[in-house]
Amino acid sequence: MSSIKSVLQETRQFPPSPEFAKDAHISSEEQYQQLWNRAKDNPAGFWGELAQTELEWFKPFETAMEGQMPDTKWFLGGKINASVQCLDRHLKTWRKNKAAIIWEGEPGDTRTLTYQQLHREVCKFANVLKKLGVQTGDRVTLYMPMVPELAIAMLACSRIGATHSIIFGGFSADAIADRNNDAQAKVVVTADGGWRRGKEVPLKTNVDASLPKAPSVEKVVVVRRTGTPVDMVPDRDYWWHELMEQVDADCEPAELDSEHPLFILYTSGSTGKPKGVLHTTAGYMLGAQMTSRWVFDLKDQDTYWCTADIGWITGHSYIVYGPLSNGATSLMFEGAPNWPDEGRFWEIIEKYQVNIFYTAPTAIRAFIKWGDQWPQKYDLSSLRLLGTVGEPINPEAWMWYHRVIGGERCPIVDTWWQTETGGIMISPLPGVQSTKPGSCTRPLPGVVPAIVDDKGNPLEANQGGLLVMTQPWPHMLRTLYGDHQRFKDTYFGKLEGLYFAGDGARKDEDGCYWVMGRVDDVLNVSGHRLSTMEIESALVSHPLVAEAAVVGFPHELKGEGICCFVTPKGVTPSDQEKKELIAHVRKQIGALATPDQIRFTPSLPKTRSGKIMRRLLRDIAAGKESSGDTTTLEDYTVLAKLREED
Ligand code: 6R9
Repeated sequence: MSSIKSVLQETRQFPPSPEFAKDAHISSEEQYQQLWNRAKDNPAGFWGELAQTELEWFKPFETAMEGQMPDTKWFLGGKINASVQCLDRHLKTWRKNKAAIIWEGEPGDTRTLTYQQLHREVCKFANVLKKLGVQTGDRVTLYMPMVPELAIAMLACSRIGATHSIIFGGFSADAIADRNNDAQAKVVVTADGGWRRGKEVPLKTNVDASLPKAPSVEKVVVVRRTGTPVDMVPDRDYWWHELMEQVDADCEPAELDSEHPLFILYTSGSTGKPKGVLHTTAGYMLGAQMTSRWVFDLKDQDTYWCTADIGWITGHSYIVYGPLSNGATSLMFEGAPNWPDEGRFWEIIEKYQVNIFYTAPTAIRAFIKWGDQWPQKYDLSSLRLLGTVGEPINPEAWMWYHRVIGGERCPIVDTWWQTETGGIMISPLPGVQSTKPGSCTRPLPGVVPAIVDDKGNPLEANQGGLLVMTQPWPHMLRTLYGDHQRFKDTYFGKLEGLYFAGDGARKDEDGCYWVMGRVDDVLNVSGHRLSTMEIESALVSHPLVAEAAVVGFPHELKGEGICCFVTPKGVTPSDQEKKELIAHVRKQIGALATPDQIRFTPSLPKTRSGKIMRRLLRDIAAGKESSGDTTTLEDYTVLAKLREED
């Protein structure tokens, strides 16, 4: 394991401007060091103090932290409610009539909900849920488009202590049934449909198809979004707007234990069965709130936009719970970046004067492919901070983001974290840290990572190894729903006493982390371990290349060969240009990284959350028919096309 090689050569550094640092929540290296050291030496003291001052309690907790990983409990004895943390607290302040959510639908319709208005809707829907028989501890599935009702439903669940399980709108009926069965969900909230690039996603129809296979579901609530007629089964299906007329707007929040389950979010594991990551109330809320403030430097005057879908953890923590607990204005957008044209995101930034923008590297690579003319048409001067999440960002994509979107003025926070970690773990603090293209830099206060070999021994600076956490943190997952043994095996079974994230990384001499990707994406070529991401970075730094995905395939001599799937910027390159690309990679990294195959493709197969489906590409590279689960494929035609070219 100690031979995981990191060959990315990147030395550029961008310090924060003095003006940015001056006003930032954490604004100096000394302050960061002090917080970080305090949290490392005394996690219970550090987090306990924050929980006391930053969370609103019905009843104060007795102990801040109890037990070691994997079974650490936080803030035991306390009584709390997440919806109070996001809403009621602000109603006592001038923020009562501040915009909590500014929403834009794909067709261009808009809605703004102030904290007061959002509170009212949440209380009403909480009463609706109660009326449908939902009790504290029940599970409620939300399978919805990106409309305000989704945030309302989440907060309504949390108000009465029901555990929400959000299923991303791109999942199929079978996937819904699996998740409903696993969670034994009692109610499903959905919509007639949602808009996606001008087409309608038939959400209700998918729910209907899932129900015969998911007998735990008793009631279905349907938001009218697209207006398309749907089947409504009497005594099972109800319209949201009709139910909302029958309830009042007062709903006392449930006084819940700190460790009360707030939500389940399913994520794919290495085996077929999805994992129901469970987060609990107080610890998760503290993490979402503090990390939002530290990393995005949220200020009251900011308009903040995270482009994720709420169906993923990024949307849970950084569209809803984190920004709202801080009293921020969170923009929510239903549509795609290239509908009706490739300027949509930039138009929204100009229209709402967005100050903080958080998106994914895969989106940035698409922007690069579409061309600078799109962002250049709009005024992006309101932006003051940019963020990325979801995968390692190639230094060249980082530089483009910095230059074309950030106007060389905005710090970029490259945030490393996972569904399981609940909130951001490793990221620049924008007022403190010199950023480095491709590095998520240093751990936040309260996060103590390490790079270890496969026996758990710490490695030296710049040696690639496994990324682990050595100390518990309040917002970590508590279990995999219904399978505590699998939780222990997956995250703590490999290395005694350490949380194993599944990623490979190295730490440089400044203490900055460079995540190389999932360890299963690390190639072993003639005994050399290489990160696929580094080869991808080399490819993407060539002017012909828009996007690249690199996978290994069985190779007679080398053990593993390198296969590169490349999306060119223009027309398919010639054989000569193909050779040039191979030479370019050799030049950038070295002969050990010479690609064995380059395959051009108009686009890459991705999950609906935008992650490249490397497992599928590995099967294609190996000439195998894929046997795995493809329910999350964004575009089946891409896969079909790649297979044809085999
Ligand atoms: C938040 C989220 C988690 C996996 C994680 C890692 C990759 C996320 C990253 C990153 C490099 C970053 N990842 N952020 N890799 N740099 N800034 O994406 O959660 O969907 O659970 O994915 O994503 O491989 O292990 P999730």
